[in-house]
Amino acid sequence: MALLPILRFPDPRLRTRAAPIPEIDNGIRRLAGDMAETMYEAPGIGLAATQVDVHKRLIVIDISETHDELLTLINPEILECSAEAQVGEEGCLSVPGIYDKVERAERVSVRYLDLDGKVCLVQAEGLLAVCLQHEIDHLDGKVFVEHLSQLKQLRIKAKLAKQAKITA
Ligand code: K1U
Ligand code: ZN
Repeated sequence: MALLPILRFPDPRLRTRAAPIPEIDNGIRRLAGDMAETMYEAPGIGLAATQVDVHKRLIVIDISETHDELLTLINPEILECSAEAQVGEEGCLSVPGIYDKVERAERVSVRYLDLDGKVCLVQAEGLLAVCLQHEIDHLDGKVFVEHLSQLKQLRIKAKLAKQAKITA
């Protein structure tokens, strides 16, 4: 297993739309394991392959406090979104230190393949639903700050540029 470097907003590679995975081979299994290790170490509750500069449709999620409810989703697709919305505070490992409120669907149904290639369905609400929408956005090249106003996005970019200068 290996820890993978995470791209930071506004890196243009975060805007890449990820391609479907046609076959689940050992390379995909290794990537999924490395992504899980990277997510737990960060720490975070989700990670999309896009964030580690691999443009394939693969995400890992574990919202448990005990780190024993890992979900690995290959080619996830949102089948249904509830009309009811929720507004929750989001963070992102690609936008360190920035948290803000985003409106999302309260419930989603997501179809995906697991690591054995089995078709699975997850019906999620609350934080899991938020996390699924956030990670699938990454696969579509969208970072959560793009749900915020232009002014907020400019302020976030300025703050991150300042942080990068300090740590350089
Ligand atoms: O996609 C990512 O960058 C991961 C992100 C997922 C996420 C968080 C909150 C709402 C929606 C999606 C994170 O994990 S940010 C870190 C975080 O939220 C967290 C870290 C440790 C413990 C609990 C939460
Ligand atoms: Zn994120």
